[in-house]
Amino acid sequence: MSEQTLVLIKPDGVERGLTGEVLRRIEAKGYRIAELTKLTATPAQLAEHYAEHEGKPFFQPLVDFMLSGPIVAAVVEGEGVIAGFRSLCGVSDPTAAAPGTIRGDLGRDWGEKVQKNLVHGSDSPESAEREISIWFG
Ligand code: IDP
Ligand code: MG
Repeated sequence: MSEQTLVLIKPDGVERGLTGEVLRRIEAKGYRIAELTKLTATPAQLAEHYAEHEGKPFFQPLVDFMLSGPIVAAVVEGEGVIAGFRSLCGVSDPTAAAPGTIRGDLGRDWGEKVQKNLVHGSDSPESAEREISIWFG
């Protein structure tokens, strides 16, 4: 089986009608969408998903943001997809994210305590395995 990563389209992406655009970029790159679902996250899922950020000043704003509306979760697969999707995303800060990336082309700073940056992608094989089990059991 080729590599898999966990992608989330965050509430800002869904609310702004960018689900199709994000999925289009994933498919246009050549990756395969193996699983896809729209859901409302629970506090327990988010505590687990963002455990590494607990205690940071943006942690509670991040959790509140992720609870603010529906999200889309996907398992995306292909050789090198973990690094490849991070590259498609661009860096976390949408102001700094390069044009051509999802965050660089479609995101901006809205002056809030959390950066609303449209998407999440796993950062390592260990994170991918852990995160896929959070969102897809
Ligand atoms: P990543 O999503 O690019 O992997 P992480 O460092 O894992 O970035 O942070 C998780 C999420 O928390 C980011 O995507 C962003 O929404 C938010 N975030 C990260 N750092 C900051 C910050 O310094 N201020 C506000 N929000 C942040
Ligand atoms: Mg991260």
